[in-house]
Amino acid sequence: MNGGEPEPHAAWLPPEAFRALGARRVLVHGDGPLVDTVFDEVVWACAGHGGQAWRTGVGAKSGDAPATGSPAPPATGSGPAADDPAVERPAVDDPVVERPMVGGPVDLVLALRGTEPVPPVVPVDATATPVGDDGPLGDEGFLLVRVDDVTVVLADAPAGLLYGLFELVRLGEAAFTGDRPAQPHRPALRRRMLDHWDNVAVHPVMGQVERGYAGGSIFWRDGVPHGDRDRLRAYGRLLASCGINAISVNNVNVGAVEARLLTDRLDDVAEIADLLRRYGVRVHLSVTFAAPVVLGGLPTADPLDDGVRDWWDATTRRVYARIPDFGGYVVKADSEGQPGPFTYGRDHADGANLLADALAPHGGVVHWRAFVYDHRQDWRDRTTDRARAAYDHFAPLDGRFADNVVLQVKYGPVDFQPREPVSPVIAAMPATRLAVELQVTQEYTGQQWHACYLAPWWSEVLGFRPWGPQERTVADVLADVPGPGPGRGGDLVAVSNVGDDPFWCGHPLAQANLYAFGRLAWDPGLEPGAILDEWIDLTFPAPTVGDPALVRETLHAVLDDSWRTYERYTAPLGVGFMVNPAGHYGPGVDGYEYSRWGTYHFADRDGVGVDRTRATGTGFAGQYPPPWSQVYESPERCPDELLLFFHHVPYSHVLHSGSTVIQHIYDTHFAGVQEVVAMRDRWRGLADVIDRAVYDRVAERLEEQLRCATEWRDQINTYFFRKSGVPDARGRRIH
Ligand code: GCW
Repeated sequence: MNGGEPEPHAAWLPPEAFRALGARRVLVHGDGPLVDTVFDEVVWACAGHGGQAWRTGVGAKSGDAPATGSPAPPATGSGPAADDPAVERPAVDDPVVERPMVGGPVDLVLALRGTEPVPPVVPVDATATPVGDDGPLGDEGFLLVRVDDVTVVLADAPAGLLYGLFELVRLGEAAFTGDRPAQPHRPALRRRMLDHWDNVAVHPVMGQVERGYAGGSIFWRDGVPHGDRDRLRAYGRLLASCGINAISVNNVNVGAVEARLLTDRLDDVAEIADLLRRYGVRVHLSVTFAAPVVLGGLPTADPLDDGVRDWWDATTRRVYARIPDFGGYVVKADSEGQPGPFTYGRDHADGANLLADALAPHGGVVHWRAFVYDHRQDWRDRTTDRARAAYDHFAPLDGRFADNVVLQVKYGPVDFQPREPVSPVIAAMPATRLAVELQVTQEYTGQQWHACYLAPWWSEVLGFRPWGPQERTVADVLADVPGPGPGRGGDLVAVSNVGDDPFWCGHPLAQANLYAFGRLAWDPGLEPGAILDEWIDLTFPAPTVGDPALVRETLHAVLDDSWRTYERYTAPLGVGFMVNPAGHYGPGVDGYEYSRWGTYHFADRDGVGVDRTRATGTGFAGQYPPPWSQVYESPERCPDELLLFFHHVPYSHVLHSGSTVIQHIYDTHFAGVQEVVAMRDRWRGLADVIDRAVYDRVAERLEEQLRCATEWRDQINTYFFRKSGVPDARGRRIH
């Protein structure tokens, strides 16, 4: 039961998505808790769709009792619940199982390779290493093959079977037809992590979830654990199914109550870890750098103080005694008021290494955020540039970070804007392990009221080549693909968009962003459109909707270009930050212009944009290696979409597109609103075709998106018309 909460939407794992798998005769072979999870999933799927499940290879025993007619799905209707007393684990727990190994026909085998003997039903050909394969499957990889009418998933470690299972779910019937040559699957990135900015106690300004747009937190409510264990279990399952394997459970702005999760509230963290572990998700914690003072009663948190080191060592030992597979710490230090090593005259390598040393004996990592800048800037001061800050702080420290420090860098140099250049820090730290941080929560991209599919944007970021067209991409750097530049590998991290809203994300279509994040972290080369197809097939299985082709076309029409549509009706040409400062939703063209936050557009009667050149501006363009340092330096070569990020230009400046800056502003803002009208109209075509609750929620949000986009258009166009005095060449209405 789920404590009286409304049933959450099944997201991309409705029971129907398991039909192909659940209609088969399935053998699961291997031991260990994650294999139990796989088996529970199979049993549940078979119970729903008429298949049969067997289990072998458990400990010294081997059993083959079929598990047909197994129990109904658990209360959430969205997957098995192992510790739910209603779910028996058939046969595997029987003390003695005398029956022979499964020898009869099966359609699917999920087997751990090291567990002998391999069941005879696995075709011999299926165990051969594929030609041209380049190495072991690792902790999370799997081999998928189909020969002699048997589909086989082989893995060397239990997590591989879990990911293999969800690959089969994605494939549906296609997993059980024809032959399939052996294909290894491995995640490109070792850690695929979601950060929750969830507060334990409700923050007076930021609420239960900082920048959360999906109700409250699924972890915490008003100072205590939320208590909906079914919801957390279902969450773990959603995460695993798209490949996410790590999570942090509290905000990087760590308040007084949240700080105590590290010590006397550790049990609350352990409870989450216990639930997510069965889906291969490790729990991390955001900690305050001042913890030795605020929790330990020490007079200092100086990273070079012996007492401070001892405190972190002892505290971390206690964490691991309670949560043996604890992932590590996430730290926002010396940033936006959070404490850090600067207080003691130390630098960020000193600070990060202090925590890294405490975590190292236990195999943990510290994610140390590079989001460090002066948030008390004087707007009159044109020499300070917030975009420069992360590089200026961190590039000189390259080589000084311990092995288990992961420097977590926002994808852009400023702050999660819908358009920014890729952060130059990524190319500047060859001797440092990096994580690139994305924002799934739509703080600056419509707050889950606007449909804005972000995978195309993330794909651009991950595919960016910091050293030029022949060299490695950002994703290659994180995946540790050999080549010049950084060679340490890294993580992909994102700020979660999930809350206790029945649709998980407020906007049902925002679920696609969460799904796409996990998939891109697993394989950054996946096409955003193909990921969307996967998500559509799983979320709206053909037998459950009136007109599957129409559903697919409509979702593509609404989502494919939605990020660019959002860009068109908001801040132009990469200038960023024209959001309303009160909450970052809707337009506020000058909202940040005379503020302390370092985010200005400098529009005057002649032109707009920030001069970040070496020649005449802040010099930020020089933080890139060539060719980008030269491309960005030049207003002629700079890509249109970043022009105002790097240059202050007259309104009459002609873009590569052939349009002037001012006409581009007018045209894109009129076009953006037209596109939202089209999105809304397309959606209406699904009124009687999909689940009514989903339809209504999206329809309601598209109306709001249209209202808000119109406001953006009119404020931006009016603002620039009044500043420049240049009329719209097409004579449209500007106020
Ligand atoms: O974009 C800003 C947000 C802050 C956030 C900060 C950060 C958690 O407005 O709410 O604080 O980024 O990334 O630390």
